[in-house]
Amino acid sequence: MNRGGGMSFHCGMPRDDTLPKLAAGRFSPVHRIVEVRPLGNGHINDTYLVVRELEEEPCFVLQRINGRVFRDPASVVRNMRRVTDHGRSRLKELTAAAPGLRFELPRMLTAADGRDHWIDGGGGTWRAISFIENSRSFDAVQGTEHAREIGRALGLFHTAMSDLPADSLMDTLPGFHITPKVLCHYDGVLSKTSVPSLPEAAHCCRFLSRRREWAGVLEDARARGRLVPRTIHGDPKVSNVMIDESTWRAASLVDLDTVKPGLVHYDIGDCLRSTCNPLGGETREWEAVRFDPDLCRAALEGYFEWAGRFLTPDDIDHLYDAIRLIAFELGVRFLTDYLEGDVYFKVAYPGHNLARALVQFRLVESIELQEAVIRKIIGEVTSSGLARGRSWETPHVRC
Ligand code: GN1
Ligand code: MG
Repeated sequence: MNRGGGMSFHCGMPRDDTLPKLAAGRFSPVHRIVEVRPLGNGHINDTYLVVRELEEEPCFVLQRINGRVFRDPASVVRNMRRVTDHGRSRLKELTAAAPGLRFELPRMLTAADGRDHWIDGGGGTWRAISFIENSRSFDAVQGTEHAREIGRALGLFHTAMSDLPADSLMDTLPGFHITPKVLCHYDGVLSKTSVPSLPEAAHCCRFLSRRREWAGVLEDARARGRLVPRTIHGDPKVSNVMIDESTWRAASLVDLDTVKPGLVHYDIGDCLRSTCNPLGGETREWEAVRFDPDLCRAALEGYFEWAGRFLTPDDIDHLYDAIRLIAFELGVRFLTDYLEGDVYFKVAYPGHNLARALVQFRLVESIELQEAVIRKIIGEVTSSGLARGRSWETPHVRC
């Protein structure tokens, strides 16, 4: 995976907001910009909400792509254009068949010169997308109906992408979610660094070592042809699902900078490691972290309302491993970044990446302890006919 060298990224907006304002103006040259403010808690890119003096669609989302992580930002933008154009039209067809369902992908905004991105004087790449009106997101799951909506959002996204060939997208992050490569990077870092003498750091390194033989499980299945790459989201965590503020149903899946060819298992594992952890990935109470099977059932039920239409029995056979693996992999990524000196993920305090690794590894432990229960849930959800779609008149999220 591409990593930056030596420099740390930190939370929050640059003190000087001149550049974001300038960039906002490139995507909205006519209407007066009232405000540009930081949006969300992304670990990689800088994201802003732009408010304009305009009756309709006053807000849009502006983002500077982190060029140390995404080495070819123009390809990121091209992928986003492909996915949003294809997804928006497919979702119109899919939602037309489900009365009352609102689910859309954001629309890309073009810059004043007609291009999908703008490059600032320092070489930073900016892009803008529409804001999903009357919706909000949450940093952590709020309950089972919220979990169901998150699963449904991913199921709808995968279904909409199921006829967009994976090779029509660029691989903008080579090695992303290829766990054996993530481990290689960890080994490289470890060979140049000594592990700080903290019991938590030693615990994480031991935890990792005991599971490394199994870490090729998805890539091995891909090499044997049992799993095939498709178009994936790359980061379908809780906070990337926008919830409609009046119906409390999923209205969109945002944060499309990681869309790329990959296994849907990465997405399903990523979605569940985030959705089934009620304390959220940023908690400092890592010892209290637990994978909640009821949330898992609800999220999978939501997912399979749609996604059952294209998944194969081989895909289903690898779901448990995916759930366990992506939490493990994210733990390895955080641990590596901690050892490397916080060069990849933004951090708010010293040891932040170690705290994040502890959370993910705790989640892995909880998943392992509940393996039989989780496999049973997967079996029940995938064989219960939910795959054929349910009524849209079910009660919904209490957020
Ligand atoms: C990063 O930037 P953000 O927060 O949307 C990361 C994801 C992780 C996530 C953990 C490109 O996403 O893979 O799951 O942090 N994105 C990249 O919260 O590495
Ligand atoms: Mg992301």
